[in-house]
Amino acid sequence: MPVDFSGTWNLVSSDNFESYMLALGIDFATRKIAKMLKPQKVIEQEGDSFSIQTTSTFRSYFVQFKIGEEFEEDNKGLDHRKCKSVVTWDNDKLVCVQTGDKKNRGWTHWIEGDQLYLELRCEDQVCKQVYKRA
Ligand code: ECB
Repeated sequence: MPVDFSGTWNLVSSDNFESYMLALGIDFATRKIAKMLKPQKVIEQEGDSFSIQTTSTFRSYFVQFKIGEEFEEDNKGLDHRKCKSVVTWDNDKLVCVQTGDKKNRGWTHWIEGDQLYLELRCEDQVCKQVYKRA
């Protein structure tokens, strides 16, 4: 059985998020609020089609994509920088490359046990988050 990311996931830990936000140029006041949040992700996966809704009490963000198909991302409510994104499989990991003004931008998702992992990358910073099934 291939991996299925579908479900509702709650943040349990976030490492280096502040430095990741700094690399994205997020202002001080926004960073102070954002680092207190406990976002929830709702992922829908049907074959190679995905939607990922990340919600919090402050901002929310929605993205949908098909594996291997480049799409334009607006990062609305985040850093607002447009980028060209593409998500591919690396074995059972979902790897997104976000090409734009920021070097080395992207993320990787994978599942281990009942936990969802997310690595967010921007320039020389890596934020590691862990989510548990709701
Ligand atoms: C949307 C909840 C977090 C809101 C944080 C608010 C302000 C901070 C502004 C910018 C920081 C950059 C990113 C925020 C971190 C997470 C949002 C979505 C990260 C992401 O790209 O998730 C992917 C993979 O699950 C799908 O969009």
